Amino acid sequence: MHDKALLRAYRTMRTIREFEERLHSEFATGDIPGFVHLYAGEEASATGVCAHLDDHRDTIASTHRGHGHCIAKNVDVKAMMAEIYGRTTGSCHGKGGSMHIADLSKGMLGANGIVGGGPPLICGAALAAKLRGEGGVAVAFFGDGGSNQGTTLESLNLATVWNLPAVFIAENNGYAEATAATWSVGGGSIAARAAAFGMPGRTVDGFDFFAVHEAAAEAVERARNGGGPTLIEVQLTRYYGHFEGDQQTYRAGEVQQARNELDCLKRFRDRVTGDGTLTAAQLDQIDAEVARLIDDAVAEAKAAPLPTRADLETDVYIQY
Ligand SMILES: Cc1ncc(C[n+]2csc(CCOP(=O)(O)OP(=O)(O)O)c2C)c(N)n1
Ligand SMILES: [Mg+2]
Repeated sequence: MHDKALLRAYRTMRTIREFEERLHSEFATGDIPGFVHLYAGEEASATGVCAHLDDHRDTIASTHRGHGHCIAKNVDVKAMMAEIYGRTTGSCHGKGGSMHIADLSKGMLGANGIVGGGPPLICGAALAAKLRGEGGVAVAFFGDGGSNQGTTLESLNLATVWNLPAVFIAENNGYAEATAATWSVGGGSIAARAAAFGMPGRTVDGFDFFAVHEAAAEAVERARNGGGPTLIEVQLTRYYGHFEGDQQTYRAGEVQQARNELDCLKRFRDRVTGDGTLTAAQLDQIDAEVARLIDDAVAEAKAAPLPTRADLETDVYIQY
């Protein structure tokens, strides 16, 4: 990868981390309405996949844990923060909140409160891309819990039957709420299910940006060139609870171990500074710029107006 692409990837991962760490502390103040599910720890997945996508041709569908996917697909960070605070300056004018951030201008079809809601959307988006004939690709992110939904399994089948330019990214963080994936995923491997639907499937280390980037490159290229869908199982850990407020009585110790030994940002930094590709100073500068951006995003969100009663009647019906 070129230095520019590496710096961009690091900035994206750092932005997601800072966004989520900051939301963790802000949520505790009680100023944020609704539910928030944090993506911290999983940054290499969204970043490694979306690095291959462009804004106009390519689309993604996300989950309830969607902030990282949105940031990696270039949705404006300040508009996202304002949306989470429920302000009119938000990406959906404050009407969606964390679980419904969408920006069609960036090919981000939406976070989604419905587990398994993304894969069917992606079949539609991939079919549209195929008919347009411009090489567009559609990517569905879903969790280990989402991988057991009928909607996901039907989508995997349809994607093969229609030979769609689709990529399915199963983010296996080990739990669906408090239910362990080792218990709930029949057969034990999400990636192995690909064979049943006649598509390539593989498992990658989700703490390793480069591993995700490489696996996604192959899948996206296959989709762009008419080779059909791929299923990739990305194995990772979420650093916070299922939602903010989760007491996490179902696990102990593993998060600290992941943070200390596996963290994707640390691993990225060690690798690119260790082989002399980038300097620590270049990365430190990005850290400082991102910290300022998130400070500004929070301050601007808090200062922005809330929707009024009159806003209740806008954005209800689409204008053709
Ligand atoms: C159709 C549906 N069923 C149940 C829920 C409640 N729910 C919200 S998140 C979640 C767990 C999802 O786990 P997973 O897909 O592994 O994603 P993760 O939270 O680990 O990112 C459940 C059961 C829901 N939102 N939608
Ligand atoms: Mg999960």
